[in-house]
Amino acid sequence: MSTSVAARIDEVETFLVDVPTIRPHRLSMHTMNSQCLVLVMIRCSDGTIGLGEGTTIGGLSYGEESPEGIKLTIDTYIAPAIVGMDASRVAAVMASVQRRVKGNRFAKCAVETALLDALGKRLGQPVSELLGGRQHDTLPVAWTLASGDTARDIDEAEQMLAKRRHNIFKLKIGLRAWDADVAHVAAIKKALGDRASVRVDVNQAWTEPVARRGIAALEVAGVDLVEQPLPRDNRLAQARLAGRFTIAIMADEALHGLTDAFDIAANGTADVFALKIAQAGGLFDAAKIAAVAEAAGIGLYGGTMLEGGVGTAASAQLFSALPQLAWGTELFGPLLLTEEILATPLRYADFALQVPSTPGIGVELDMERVAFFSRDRRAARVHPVRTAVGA
Ligand code: MUC
Ligand code: MG
Repeated sequence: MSTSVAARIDEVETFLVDVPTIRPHRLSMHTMNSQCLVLVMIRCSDGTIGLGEGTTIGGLSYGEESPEGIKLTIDTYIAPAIVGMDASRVAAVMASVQRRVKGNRFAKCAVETALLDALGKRLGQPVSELLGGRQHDTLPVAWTLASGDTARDIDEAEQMLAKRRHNIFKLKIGLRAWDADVAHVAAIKKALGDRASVRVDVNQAWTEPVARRGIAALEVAGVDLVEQPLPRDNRLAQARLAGRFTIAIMADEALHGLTDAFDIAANGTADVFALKIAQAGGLFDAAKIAAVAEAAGIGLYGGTMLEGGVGTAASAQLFSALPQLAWGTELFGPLLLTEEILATPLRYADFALQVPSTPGIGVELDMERVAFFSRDRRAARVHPVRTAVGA
């Protein structure tokens, strides 16, 4: 076997980038006022630079990996192990990471994405072409209404419909009593009628008895989909709900990887998968989860961890290569942020995202803006002031 390598991994750099949200985004476990993007940049010996992202929601309140932990895992355990390896052998590099690092799916997703981006740039191909070939140039995109205020949510939805930006709305519930939540959802569905699909995400907040009452009422209100009504470990209870109601039940937090996908499919825990590249541990495993869904007759929804432009573009590359996404996608993450960090923003029009078609994941960072919002730089800017005041 030849030992000459066309492109080696030279350097792996990570950034925590804090960007405000356009309004408070209320989930059952956390209210977001800003998002911390975890970005990875991999420099290769042939001059290619790959970008990746492994962003989560609400520190440690949503999942077991925090932004700081994701950065630390990459800096301390993954980067030293992969520097010097053949950058084009993405699957082999990731298999070696898998042997050294257990769990930490978000960190692995960020690194795998950056390697795929660099490989695509090296070959002059979009990542979708490395994943079997693009089947869709645009992807339908849902918007999440999560201000917590019914009138404000209706107004927001009307604006989105008027702009032809979104006609699928996901409502975050689970923070209030179930009947108050159902009244909120029913009012929004009544206002929007057949002009929009309305879905809810409970983010694990209900118990089975509450879910029985809540879902029955949501069915009457005309809601199309209920996402993760029960805690992720209550699999049998959620299977009972999926069997009881005609409304579709979607697995999100319950779907952490390929083994979960197999288990959910085997036990009838959900009718739909929220497919997320970070929750899956990367694009390769997300594609395998999509195959499990196809084999089991489970519908797919292209999910998000509210990533910025890099993770959103990477997700779009994979989703565009899948045969079918029966429930569309929710790749709106960059639109929830006040600041753009891409050199050229992603394009949303006619209720859809246009999948980037330039090599790699198809986006570049505006490094001045990344530097401006990066946590290290901000700390460096604040520090001298503190010293001066203390002096
Ligand atoms: C989730 O649980 O689905 C995705 C969209 C959104 O508003 O929140 C996320 C997380
Ligand atoms: Mg969800």
